[in-house]
This record gives sequence, structure tokens and C-alpha cells, in this order.
Amino acid sequence: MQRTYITPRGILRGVAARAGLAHGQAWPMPGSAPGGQAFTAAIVSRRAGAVVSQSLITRIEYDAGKPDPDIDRELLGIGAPRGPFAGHSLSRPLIMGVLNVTPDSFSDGGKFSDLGAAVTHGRAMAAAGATLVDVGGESTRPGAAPVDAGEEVMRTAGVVKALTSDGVAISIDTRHASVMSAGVSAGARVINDITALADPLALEVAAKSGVDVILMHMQGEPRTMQDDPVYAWAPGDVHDFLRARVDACRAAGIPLSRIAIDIGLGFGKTAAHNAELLDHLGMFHSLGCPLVVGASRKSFIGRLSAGEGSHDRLPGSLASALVAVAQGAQILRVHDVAETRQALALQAAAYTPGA
Ligand code: 9MG
Repeated sequence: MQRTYITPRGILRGVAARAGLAHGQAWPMPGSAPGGQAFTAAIVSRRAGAVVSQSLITRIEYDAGKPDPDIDRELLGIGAPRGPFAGHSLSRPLIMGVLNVTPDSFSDGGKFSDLGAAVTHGRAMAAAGATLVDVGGESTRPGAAPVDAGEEVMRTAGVVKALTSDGVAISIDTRHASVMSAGVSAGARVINDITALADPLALEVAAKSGVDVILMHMQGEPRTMQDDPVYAWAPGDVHDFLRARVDACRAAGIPLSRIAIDIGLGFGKTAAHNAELLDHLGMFHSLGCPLVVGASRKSFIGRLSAGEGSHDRLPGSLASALVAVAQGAQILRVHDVAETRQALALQAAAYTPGA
């Protein structure tokens, strides 16, 4: 079977974007970059998993030729309206702060496993510019063992309740349907699931809850996912997976307007897979959903650099965030909220409309 994907390339901003759109030379790019962007497309086709062709096409060339239903479907998704998500406009990038309420998180060493410390840190991230705080009670770092769902509820419910009553918007980071239910009852506005709602009860719980969902791609499971990840072509394989999960959500009664997707950097991927996925991030707009990206402090940053430990990966985390927003990502999941906000402010200033 042949599949066709569109990766936005030749991304235009400001006056160039407006001229490209006005003259039918480019397509409008979804995303949160200020001033709007437009793109010409790289068309990638693959058969039986293997990439068989890649070509660049401008809008004028495409519109003058024979319509291709596969390309039209991708373009329709790219053009679908986005947002709001978790009640917030997506016209600028949103920051989602990471709050691990676990004794063994890889990046914060379990600093926030007590309720008071967790709530204080959640408030501080909101004050520093996080629109959402992502509360998780199970470590998902490579090699981590699963946690009992009851224990996860004990760790997270009080934190979700306390931050919600302060007016902080919360996503509950869990792969267990019972934890999703408890999180939503405690006030969470978003379910963030690294398994894209694979728990047999998760689709029903998410549909009934009425909250927004984040579907993430993971190959394997945390304990063994980094042993030997293999893809035919990582961007295409992850795209096919996420399309199938978006379709499953819609069939279960979750409308597209409530779904965001995430390529799952670091989850069953080599450093090269992560880099290739970031390079092709714009391809995922064709699924018609906002894009969430979580690169913050992940080990692939050290692998692509000089082997830095998790606390020395801020520069690579910020670089990844800027690469993601330049390709239209709408939500960034990060540990370092104030630093990310500063980096985004600089990017936004350089992308000023009219420039
Ligand atoms: C829970 N969690 C850890 N890393 C993540 C990522 O990259 N994305 C999302 N959505 N959740 C994550």
C-alpha cells in the first residue's frame, strides 16, 4: 500500500507569508508562530514502509495539476481550524510545566514527591508563565517500573485539587483510566496519556469526561522502550499510529477539537529518530490537531551533544522548543518555564508581523 505525507518546507513568515498566500504560491501553516506562516510542501511517498519518493511542490504547481486525493486529505487536515485547547487560544505557543509527583523522576530527582513542595512548585511554574501544569504520579523515564494506579491517585489527586482551586489549569499525566477519572474529578482539564488512551477503559472515560486529551506516541513500554527501537521510517510510522489513535478517539465520541497529538520524543526512539521526528514535525499538522512537544531535559539532547546530564540540558531543551515552534507546534511541555518563556519571547520578537 502506498501512503503520502506532506512536510511543510520553505516556511515563510511576515510579508513573505502574506505575499505567498495572496498570490496562491503557498499554503497557510497552522501553528502558534506570531504573524502567521505559510509553506510550500515536500511530498513524501512510501510503499510497504519504505520511502520511495520525495519531491517539492509549490501551491501554484499543485493547483495547476491533477488533484491527488491523498494530498487533498493531508491539506484538508492542515487547514482545519485549531483551538482553543484547555480553554486557551493557540495563537501563541503555550507552555505546559512538568510536575512529577514521584520519588524517582529522572529530571528532578523526586524533589516534588511531597504535597506541599509539589503545590508550591506548580504555583511557581504558573506564575512563571505556564498555562498548564502537567501533574504525573508515575515516572515514565526509560527503565522505570510501572506504578499501581491506586498509588498514582494518592500521589496526584491532592496536588490537582490544590492547584485547581488556585485557578491553575491542570493536565493529568497518566496511562490508567482510573487515574484519569480521579484527576478529572479533582479538577484536571486535560488528560495527557503517553499510551494515547490504550487502557481498555480510557477512551470511554475520556469521552465521558468532556476534557481535552493529548495522545502521545510511544514504541514499547518505559521499562524496555530504549533497548532497540526500530522503525521503517520514524516520521511515517509515528504519523500512521497517531492517525489511527485520532480515528479511534473520534469513533469513541471525542471530537477532533478536543484532541492534541504528540510525537513522543524519547519514548522508544534513538537520538537519530528524535532528530528526524523534530525535522518532520510539521508533517503532523495534517492530522488536524494542535501539536504538543516534550523535549525538555531528555537524554537524546545529551546524545546529540556532549553527553550532558539531565540538569545540563537546558540549552538543548530551548533549542528544541524553538525548532518545534518554528514548525508550528502549539504546546511545549517543559521543566524550565521562565527560561522557555524568555526564549519564546525572543523568537516572537524576530517573527514580528510586518517584518
Ligand atoms: C509524561 N510525559 C513525559 N514526556 C512527555 C512528552 O514528551 N509528551 C507528553 N505529552 N507527555 C510526556
